Amino acid sequence: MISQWQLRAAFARRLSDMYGREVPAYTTLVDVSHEVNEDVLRAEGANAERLGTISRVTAERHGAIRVGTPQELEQVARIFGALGMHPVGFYDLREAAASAVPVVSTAFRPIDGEELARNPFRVFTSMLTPADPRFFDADLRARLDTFLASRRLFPPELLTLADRAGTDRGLPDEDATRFLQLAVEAFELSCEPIDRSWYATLEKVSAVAADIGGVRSTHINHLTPRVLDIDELYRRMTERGIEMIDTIQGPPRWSGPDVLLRQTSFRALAEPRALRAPDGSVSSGALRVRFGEVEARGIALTREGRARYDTLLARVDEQAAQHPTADRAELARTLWAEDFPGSEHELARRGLGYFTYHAAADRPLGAPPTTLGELLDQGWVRAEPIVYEDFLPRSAAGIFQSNLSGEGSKNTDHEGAAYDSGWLSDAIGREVLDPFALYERQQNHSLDHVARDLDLFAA
Ligand code: OOG
Ligand code: NI
Repeated sequence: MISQWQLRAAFARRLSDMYGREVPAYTTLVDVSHEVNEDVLRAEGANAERLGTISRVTAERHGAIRVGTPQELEQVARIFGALGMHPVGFYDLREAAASAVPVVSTAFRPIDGEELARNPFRVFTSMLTPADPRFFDADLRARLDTFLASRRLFPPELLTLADRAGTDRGLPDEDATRFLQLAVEAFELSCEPIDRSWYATLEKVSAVAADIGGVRSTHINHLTPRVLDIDELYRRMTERGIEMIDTIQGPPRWSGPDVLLRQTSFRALAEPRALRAPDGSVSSGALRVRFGEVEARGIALTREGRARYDTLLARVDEQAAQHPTADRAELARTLWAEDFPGSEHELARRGLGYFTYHAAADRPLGAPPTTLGELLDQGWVRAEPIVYEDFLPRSAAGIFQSNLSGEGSKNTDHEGAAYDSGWLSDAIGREVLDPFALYERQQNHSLDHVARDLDLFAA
């Protein structure tokens, strides 16, 4: 029997091999990430592994896929469910101010600590929103719905095997091999000709709409390795002549703790695709859709910590707009230094970051104090950071957009169609989990242990 985590690790590996064959620049990105990680490990020793062992970080990837309908998303949920990956978080990319994309998204990922340590593979999964009148008028929506209803992304055999793996928590050897083969194939780039004028019609709304609704299959859009020093990686990729997007999304590089997620990518590459003209003739064209992304992960923030992050992001935007010639990264560093805890200790003490807490081995004598702040300050407990396992809507919108040519259009005269986490849960028949609740549960669990170890509730 091959267990779910083994299936997940094998799927991630095979997907990575496949994507490396399809997009060779991805392999360069993975190689450079490994080089940077080895250098950081050499320079920093054990400290480099504070947010994950080097073996976890080396194998760590996230993928991104895009589908068209709730039914397709429900099938995706079954396939990832087979791999022990659950929908976490709801991202509404339609609302991003400068760079709206007509999709709503969730991320499928393992949720408990042990599973994440075994293999943290996650997939950012987006679903097109044809019902949103800000992007699609009634006619286009009807044509899209018809087109999407007539395609089949996943063969029934794949879904049957997926359901079995989900129920039995794994698959026998032979079935596992077949399942992995079918699952990887489902995300390969198809060579079926693309109806050129239909694709172009959707492209006027959004290049993402065309990538999803203009073709009869789905494909992996990018696969993202994790790196321990993303600024260094950016430099080395640029040195190799690979054109990166302008910025690193997320928090700035600064002297304080690494939090949340920093991401950057190289621009989408032209890939040969078969195109069908209105007269039925097929020719070879090129589309720029798929790209390479890389990310550095930091400490998960509590709701309050996240609110502070969002406020800082808005303040950096404001300042950058007021001082168009100023260096945005420099502005961000200044604002962060004024308003964000400069150390892990402060982050923990002020309840802005998630940590697991542990009774210190060499603790003071006498009776322990009763607040977490005092326990930390006086050396009764130590705090180990919990790594952020999720995504950021603003960064995601940036990643989507920076890799697309063409403007797209959004008509703000209309009210948007309502989609939320509850809607998504109903559509896929599985609860979309709240990431904050998952981190909090892990933190509380460790606090229960601390209370017991220090006998905090003794009269
Ligand atoms: C997804 C873009 C978002 C991320 O890492 O934030 C994303 C896509 O391009 O389909 O992958
Ligand atoms: Ni991504």
